[in-house]
Amino acid sequence: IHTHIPGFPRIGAARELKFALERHWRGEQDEAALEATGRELRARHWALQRDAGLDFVTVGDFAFYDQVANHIQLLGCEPARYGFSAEQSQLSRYFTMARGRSGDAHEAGCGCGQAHGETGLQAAAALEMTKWFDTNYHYLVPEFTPDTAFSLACERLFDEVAEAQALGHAVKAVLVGPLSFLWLGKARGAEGFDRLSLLDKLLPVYSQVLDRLKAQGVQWVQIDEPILGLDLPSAWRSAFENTYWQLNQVGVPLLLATYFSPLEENLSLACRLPVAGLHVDGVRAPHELTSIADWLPVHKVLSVGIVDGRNIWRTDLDAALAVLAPIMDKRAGKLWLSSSCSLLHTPFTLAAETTFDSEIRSWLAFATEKLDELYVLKRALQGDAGANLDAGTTEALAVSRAAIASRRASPRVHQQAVRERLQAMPADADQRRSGFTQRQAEQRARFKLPSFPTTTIGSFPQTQAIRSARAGFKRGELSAADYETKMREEIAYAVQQQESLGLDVLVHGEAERNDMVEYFGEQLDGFVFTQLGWVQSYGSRCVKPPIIFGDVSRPKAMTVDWTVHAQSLTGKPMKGMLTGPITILQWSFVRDDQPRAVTALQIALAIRDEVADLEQAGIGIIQIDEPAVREGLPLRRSRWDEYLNWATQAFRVSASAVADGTQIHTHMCYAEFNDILPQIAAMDADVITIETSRSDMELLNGFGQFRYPNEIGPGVYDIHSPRVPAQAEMVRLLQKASAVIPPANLWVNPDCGLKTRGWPETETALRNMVAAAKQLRAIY
Ligand code: THG
Ligand code: ZN
Repeated sequence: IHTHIPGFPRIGAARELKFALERHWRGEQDEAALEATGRELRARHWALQRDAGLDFVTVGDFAFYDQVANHIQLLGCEPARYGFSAEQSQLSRYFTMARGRSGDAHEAGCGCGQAHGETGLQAAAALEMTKWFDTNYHYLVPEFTPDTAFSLACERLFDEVAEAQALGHAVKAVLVGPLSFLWLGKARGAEGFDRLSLLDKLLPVYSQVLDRLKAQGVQWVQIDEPILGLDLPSAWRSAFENTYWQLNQVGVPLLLATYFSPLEENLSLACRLPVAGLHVDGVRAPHELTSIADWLPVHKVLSVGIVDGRNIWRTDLDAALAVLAPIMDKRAGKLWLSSSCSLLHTPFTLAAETTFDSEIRSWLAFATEKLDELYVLKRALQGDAGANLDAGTTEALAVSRAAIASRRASPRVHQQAVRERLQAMPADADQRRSGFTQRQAEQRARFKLPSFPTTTIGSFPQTQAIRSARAGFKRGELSAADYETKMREEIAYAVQQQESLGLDVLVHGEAERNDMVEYFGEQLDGFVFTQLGWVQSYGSRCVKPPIIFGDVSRPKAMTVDWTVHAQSLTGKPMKGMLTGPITILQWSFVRDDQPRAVTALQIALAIRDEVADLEQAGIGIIQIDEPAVREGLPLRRSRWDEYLNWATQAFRVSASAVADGTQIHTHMCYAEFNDILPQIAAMDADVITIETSRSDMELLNGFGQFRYPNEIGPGVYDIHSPRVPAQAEMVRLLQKASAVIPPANLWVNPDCGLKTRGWPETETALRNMVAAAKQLRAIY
């Protein structure tokens, strides 16, 4: 039995990589210093892997920005539009692709996590970013044209292999496979161009890469083809056989790795590909393990990803051994143990956490602890089903068993009241009292808003003053009372700005909030927070996902005081701002001891209470943000309906406790909506604001064709760029929108929250936006 992992977090235990990158980008540290940090981190992470008893260290999972972007340079396909010259260093070209070149490019860090960088207008806009399968990690999207050529163009991977070997490690190198690489990229320029047609040009370069790795004497090459877990067009499926036949000619042992999703109709294909081994995700697809163990030819290695790489729970080792023992019998000598996928998606180590009590801590395993679990599993399997276990393994199994039992039985996990409430939830708890038409009439009579009403998405600039007040408060340097006074002043400032700009529906600006999920999680029961549980989101940016460990409930109102304060400062309607249940679920580590749908409904009931309290306090318009609905979609289409049913139900449960005259808004960031429009309509929000300006309102066509019944605020300017849009530009976009959506149903707002912008540009942009709305009112 061998143990290995598909990949390890690279950001560093103390986010060393993040800080080194940002110093480099600010010009405070040169390339050599950055490279030194990279080397140090790799050495440290390999040592951890070896010390945990893994049989190989994984090389090639490190990246200064993103592992897919590394392949763009390895395979020599930097997009021609950058016009790179040979004298530019490889690393500077890499960061240009990642971050764009001019000051005008989109910025990272707006919080919506979407395709920053793509203006489509600038020669040096950054590569688009998009989510890596169904994770919260974003990769840089390779761009392909019919002219894209490939060549072995970067030594970085081979240097890293040599580095690991010099440190005395046995090496398994890792590559993104050629079919996944092409699939994950996008065709640019030529209409109807099929990127699969590039495969024949690409394969010889992969063969060269493998040749080099073989010459270096790596033990194995793990080649990731996670697209085998997707619904693939038949041309893509049938390309696998020939591709791997060619790559296998090189003669270096290939471990084909799949993860995140069951193989289903690709199962027999994956088993028969001419490679030396297959890695499968035993956490997401445990039901396929038996057939894989049967189908996979006996001379091949089967790597079972039995430790969850997507979550932070300690593995139930007894359950894992029960799964593994029969497979072990079938695959004598050819069974490997692994995490289900790269540990990139988990925080670095529990050792850094000092605030958990020992009970909750005992339930968890972060990346480093997962390495140890693999070792225990290996020893336990080798120890003849208990007959010859060494004392350490026996002890480790006992500790694990006790932790699993403690979590299962803990009164902190199970709240009878929450269970009962969910069980007693009336069947119509997810229905508003009346249909949209009736509600719309009442809301119009109540708010008397002009046509083309103006609003914003919720946040206003998080200035340095706001950030340092929050930091001071967290460090205990600013008293709670002083902090509250400061935040109330910031709210008053935002309200006054909106008043003088002439916006119709105001927001309080969210000065008091950090991350939109963290803020609510901190106030809900059933959540715990790490201190250093950072997970890379993109580039140097990380998130610290809350851990949902128990039944969720809301001990007290979370936003009412701030919102009521803001409302007291204006005669205009003040919109309450909440994060929706799906987004809270999606951006947290979720319990694995009950269906996600149940957790979603528990969160929905907590948000429902907040909505009711806001209404009770006189707030007539309430926005429940759901930017993560689209990314929560299962990777397999056959499972979409089930997800969308409970997800939209959870949203409606959170939104439906109110009177017809209370107006519910929702907001979603840039995404492909067209294939889920019926379900978005089924959320039944009175108003939805969406990101549309970057697609020049094209995104709205789907809503128009579908005859989306409720009101819509298509974003009229892109908040990811500091560029201030002119009034005429926004008028044009609104006219375009009016041709598709009944003008009486249109709202006027920016694309997304304004927290990453500065006040001066925000003021000018909003002034132009309000003027544009007035111009539209005169036309329609
Ligand atoms: N919150 C959470 N998850 C998310 C987003 C979010 N996932 C998708 C998307 N938005 C990701 N976008 C970002 C944008 C900015 C940052 C992280 C993810 C960011 N992080 C700070 C950093 O790394 O320096 C840390 C912030 C902090 O100190 O809390 O800027 O909005 N949950
Ligand atoms: Zn947004």
